[in-house]
Amino acid sequence: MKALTEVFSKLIEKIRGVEYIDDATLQELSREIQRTLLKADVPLDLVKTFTENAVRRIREEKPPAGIPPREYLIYILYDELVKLLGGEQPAEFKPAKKPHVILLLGVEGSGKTTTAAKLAKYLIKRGYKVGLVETDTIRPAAFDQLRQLAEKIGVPFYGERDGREAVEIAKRGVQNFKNLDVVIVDTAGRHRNEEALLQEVKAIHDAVKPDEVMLVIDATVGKLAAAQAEAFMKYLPIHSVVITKMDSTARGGGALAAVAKTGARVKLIGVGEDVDELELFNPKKFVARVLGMGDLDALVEKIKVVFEEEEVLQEIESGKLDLLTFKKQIDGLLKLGPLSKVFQLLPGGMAAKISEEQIELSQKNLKKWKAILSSMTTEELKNPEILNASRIRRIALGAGVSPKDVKEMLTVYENLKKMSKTLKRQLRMRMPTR
Ligand SMILES: Nc1nc2c(ncn2[C@@H]2O[C@H](COP(=O)(O)OP(=O)(O)O)[C@@H](O)[C@H]2O)c(=O)[nH]1
Ligand SMILES: [Mg+2]
Repeated sequence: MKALTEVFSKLIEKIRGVEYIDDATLQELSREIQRTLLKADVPLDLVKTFTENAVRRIREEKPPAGIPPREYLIYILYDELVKLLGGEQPAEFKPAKKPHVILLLGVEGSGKTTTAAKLAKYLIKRGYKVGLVETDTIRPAAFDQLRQLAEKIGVPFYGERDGREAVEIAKRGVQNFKNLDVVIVDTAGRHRNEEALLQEVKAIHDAVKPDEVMLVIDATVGKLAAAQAEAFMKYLPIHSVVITKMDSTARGGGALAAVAKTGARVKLIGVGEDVDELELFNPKKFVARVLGMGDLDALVEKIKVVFEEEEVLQEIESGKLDLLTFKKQIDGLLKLGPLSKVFQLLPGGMAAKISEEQIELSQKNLKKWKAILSSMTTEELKNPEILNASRIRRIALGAGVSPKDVKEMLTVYENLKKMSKTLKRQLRMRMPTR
């Protein structure tokens, strides 16, 4: 990861050095973004769209209150990079049935055998019983390679030394481990030609009917990873992709982006030769690390909360302060921790009307209120006036609090609502237009 991080650190340094963002700086930065992505071997068409999108967002979007423009620029970069690498959702591993059979395939040297062992280790650490099957009959050393790795991490191994029939070995191996949670089947990578390789893998696939077909790609191929993935996808359904050797090249960035573009899902990345050096691929965490920012999560969280609160303020402004808005506000407060931006944004006079005591009490009560609001129906949230004694009793019961707690919360809400008329007028002058 070092190589990739180094490539991006120059860009971040440049952004951090910017005083303010005018057209000339923006052009210079957009060139630097392009250079950086090209160094990471991101395909040219993706580089172009990426830069266009980023520059347009930098031009059009105003940073939320309290966020300096260059920090916001880094946030945009982060956001767009996450999209480039396949979106927000981290990959998951949940075996659907027993045994969950994983078939590993890929060209020679891509790291299949190593990944088989790494994945087995990853899974036994999480409590699964795993078996490893070697079906590579072409490279004689493969049998010993996986057998030794299996021994090292302490998982059962099946293979046939000097065996000839890869398909038969695969069948016997899976049968042998049918009582385990996960069976990982390793395959050969070297053949007379690609066609022969693909045919054998397909035959194994049809024989063992794997639950997951995992394609292993070496990061050093960079953007060519897309062509590799597409070649395999023509023969077999590829459920997930592993990019290995992310530790040794900046081109891994391009490999990830290229694979994401094919629609295949990168699930794991190999970050070293050791059996422990395998990670579930999480685009957000990955990008944060590449941008060299441990604190990026905090920044992103802060920006999100500010956005959410602006939304709430706009709802207040439009006179729509119902309990739903109130609930959103509380969720935001809980995420942000003490003292919300909303209190800070309040005009001086208003802020003074909310006593310290009240704020403290509110904070203590936030969790309780969240529970109360969560046991209300949408109808009740939208029309608080329908809350009568029996509804309040039901809500209290659902939230595990007393009816008095519910009434207390409603009083705070009523007060806030009363203030919202004044707020409406005053906020209009304070709110940045976006
Ligand atoms: N640096 C690094 N080397 C790796 C990684 N994964 C595999 N390798 C190395 O790549 C080479 C080929 O791996 P192997 O598993 O035998 O590939 P196969 O032919 O696809 O089975 C070996 O020297 C591995 O140690 C990784 O994530 N990082
Ligand atoms: Mg191998």
